[in-house]
Amino acid sequence: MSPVIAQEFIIDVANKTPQDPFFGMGFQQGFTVNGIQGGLINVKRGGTYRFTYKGGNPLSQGCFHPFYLTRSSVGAGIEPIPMSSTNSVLCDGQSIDVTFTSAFPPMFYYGCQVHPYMGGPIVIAD
Ligand SMILES: [Cu+2]
Repeated sequence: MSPVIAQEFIIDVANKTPQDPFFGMGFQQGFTVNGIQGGLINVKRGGTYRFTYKGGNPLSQGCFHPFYLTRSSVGAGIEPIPMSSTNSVLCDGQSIDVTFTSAFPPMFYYGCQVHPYMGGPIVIAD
């Protein structure tokens, strides 16, 4: 899987295809990152990146698949990692700038707070 490298990550929801690393596991839909299903997000330690969450909802409202960061590949609310001092989840139409300080482990995941296996990995390069 080639990594997604960008300053802004647009997250949306789509029916999984075999491209998704969790195809056939958990919920039948998963997150896309800049159009890549379950994309591997690459960031640099200390860098600030914008996450914009569409939620698969054309009206950009609601929170059926709350987007969060987690130490668990499963997601589903397990082992959350705060995105900032004030925010730990994104609902449809929301954005946040996340700074990957030393508080973040070198590898973790993004996921849905409700459903299992909707997300993918994030790797921080030092
Ligand atoms: Cu969900």
